[in-house]
Amino acid sequence: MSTVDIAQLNTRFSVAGQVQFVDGPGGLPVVQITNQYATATIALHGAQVTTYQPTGQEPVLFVSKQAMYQVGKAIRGGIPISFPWFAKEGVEQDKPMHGFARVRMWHVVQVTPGADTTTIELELRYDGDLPKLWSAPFELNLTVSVGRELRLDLTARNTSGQAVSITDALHTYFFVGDIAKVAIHGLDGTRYSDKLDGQEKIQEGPITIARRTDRIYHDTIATCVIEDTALKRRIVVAKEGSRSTVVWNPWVENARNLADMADDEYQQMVCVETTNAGFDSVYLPPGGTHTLTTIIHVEPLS
Ligand code: TA6
Repeated sequence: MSTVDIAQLNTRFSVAGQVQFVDGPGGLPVVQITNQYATATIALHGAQVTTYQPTGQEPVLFVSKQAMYQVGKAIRGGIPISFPWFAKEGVEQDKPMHGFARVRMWHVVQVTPGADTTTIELELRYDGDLPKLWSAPFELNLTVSVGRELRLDLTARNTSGQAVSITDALHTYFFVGDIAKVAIHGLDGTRYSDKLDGQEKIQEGPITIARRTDRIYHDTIATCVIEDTALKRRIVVAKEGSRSTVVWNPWVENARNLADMADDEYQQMVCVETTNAGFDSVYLPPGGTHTLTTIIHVEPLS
């Protein structure tokens, strides 16, 4: 059972037929959003969108059947938030992977129902042990808009007296019918760091996945399109405030080392992550703000 009072959340923020708070897996509080165009679920733990399903469509996001829902652990799937660092960039190796935002409880700021779009704003408070992990105070807000498209806006404000550099990600896990029948368009000709061999390379044509893949595409603002011939659909991933795109699939060799992912689940997922990673860090002067945005929608593969 979480320490969050579900009844109080519903009293303050629920909207009949559109927004309700429940105890989710592992007793973690989640908000369930339903409107005429889609449903979505967001865990307050990590402000992590775990499901997004347009009406009449297959789920758009992947969540592992073995995902763990516990305080301090990231949920394997959906859209984890990497903040204020991506992977372990620029921090000591004993710091948590992908920062701390995805393993902290967020608070609800406001809910805005609507006929076409339902929006919820969440905040991560700079308290508890965070100052020990990151000495520069900040404000961090996530706005999630659910409708014909799914839009996430992650806004960081540097409220410290000194400039800081951050790297960040909306680390989206997409559900696909068969990874062998997927092509990712939009990054042709783009330079990338291949994390498997440490080499810098140039993407030639669409990305296809036939083995473990872990790449940071640099200096790109491109919209990516995941073409899934098994599910006969395209997932369009647009972005703002992002200079890098990460493409990751653990393949079986890495999946078997992940306790929160079944060995064969690599076949039904691919991460196309809206990020600022590697060379593309974000400089925040005192009082400065930055917003990282991903906008996702699905089209039929005509
Ligand atoms: O975004 C790709 C990546 O950095 C991979 O190297 C892999 O570590 C993945 O993130 C998942 O990281 P996690 O800490 O969630 O297991």
